[in-house]
Amino acid sequence: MAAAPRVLAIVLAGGEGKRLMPLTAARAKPAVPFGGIYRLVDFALSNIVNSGYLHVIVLTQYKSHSLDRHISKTWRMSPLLGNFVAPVPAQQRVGKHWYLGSADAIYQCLNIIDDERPDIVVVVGADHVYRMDFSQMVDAHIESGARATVAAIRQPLSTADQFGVIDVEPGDPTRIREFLEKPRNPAGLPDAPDQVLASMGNYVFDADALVDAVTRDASSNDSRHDMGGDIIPAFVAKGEAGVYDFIRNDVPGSTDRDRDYWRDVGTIDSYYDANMDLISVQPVFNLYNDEWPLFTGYTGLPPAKFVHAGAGRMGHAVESIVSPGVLISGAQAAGSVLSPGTHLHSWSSVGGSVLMDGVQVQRYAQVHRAILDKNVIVGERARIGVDPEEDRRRGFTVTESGLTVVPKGSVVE
Ligand code: ADQ
Repeated sequence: MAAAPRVLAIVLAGGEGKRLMPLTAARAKPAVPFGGIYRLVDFALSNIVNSGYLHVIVLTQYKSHSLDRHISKTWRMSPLLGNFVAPVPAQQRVGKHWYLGSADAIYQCLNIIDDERPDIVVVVGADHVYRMDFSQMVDAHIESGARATVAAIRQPLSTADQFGVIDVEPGDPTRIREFLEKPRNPAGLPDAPDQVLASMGNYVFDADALVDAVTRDASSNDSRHDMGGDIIPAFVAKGEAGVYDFIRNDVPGSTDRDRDYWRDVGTIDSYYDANMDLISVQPVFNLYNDEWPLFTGYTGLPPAKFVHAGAGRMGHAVESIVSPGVLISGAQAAGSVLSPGTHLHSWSSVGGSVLMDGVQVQRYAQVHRAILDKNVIVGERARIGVDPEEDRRRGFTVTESGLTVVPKGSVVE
């Protein structure tokens, strides 16, 4: 049997996440809290580590302080075995500019690839919620003989302009004939005209081919230095690009319902929907799969507690995720995600909402279909998400679908 390849994993975590504002006002998109106790980057990192890859660098750039702190605190590995998950900030190693695009980010850390001497480099984004065994994709990559392999999933045709869209060779569905980054009017799939085959932003490369591609790209003046926009099309042009259909990926412990789950949480609405996916009775995405655990930081907070009668009923939560340190005192929560250290006080009610760490909801307050960023205080009798006009007047974001977003640390009177 051939020796296992040496694999280096690179997580692209420099994204700005403009469409997630105001949640990305003070933090990079991969650091946005999700599902009560996680940060978005935890999904990519858990997948990598569960795949058996323990040499990992995380390329950061935009507002990276909270991301760096999370990675250093949560993902530090014992140096005894030579394993690492290391945040690598933009360093202006090759000139007086920050990263131009994701390909430039990789170009600027070629010294690490040089030191590590991997056979294979797995490059993944940090903005998605899903489970995936990258070792199965690496095996398929090696078997196919491609020099670059792109992970792909079917998505609605109407969303094609958010993705790299893949057209496969007619005679060989594992080869890419054309790759268009965020095309406006692509054709649908022959067997499903309302769908396209979309890149998941996860790639496997032969290490030497990746080094060569990003080095060539760096000296090109008409490149945006982007993995999806420039590097993958260059491999396609040489006939060296393969595709790995996510449908083939079989993660231990997956259920029939969540086997194909993959969400790009790029907008407030998709971020909210993905949070809600966690809490239904038979969740569309099952956090409780202990064969493929999702890792995150330890808060050190005490257990959640439900106390005191308010509105004639004991403080309670139904159809909700309740994190450590949550206190529900004479209040009601339903259909909500309650992050560590949130406190709901007597006669208050929270429904269909995502409350991030340390949110306080004071007596008689009402929160409905809202996302409250960290440490928001909802004052006594205040209402959020009840009247969209009132929310807009107070300067909060209200999406077209009627979700209200309250920025970090706001005090709502
Ligand atoms: P986008 O997500 O729009 O599309 P991009 O903004 O480059 O592409 O982000 C990709 C990943 O790289 C994200 O995880 C982001 O955080 C990170 N990133 C962006 N710029 C970076 C930089 N300068 N330094 C470090 N990290 C950076 C991509 C692909 C599409 C694919 C979708 C899937 O380009 O082809 O379909 O992902 O969501």
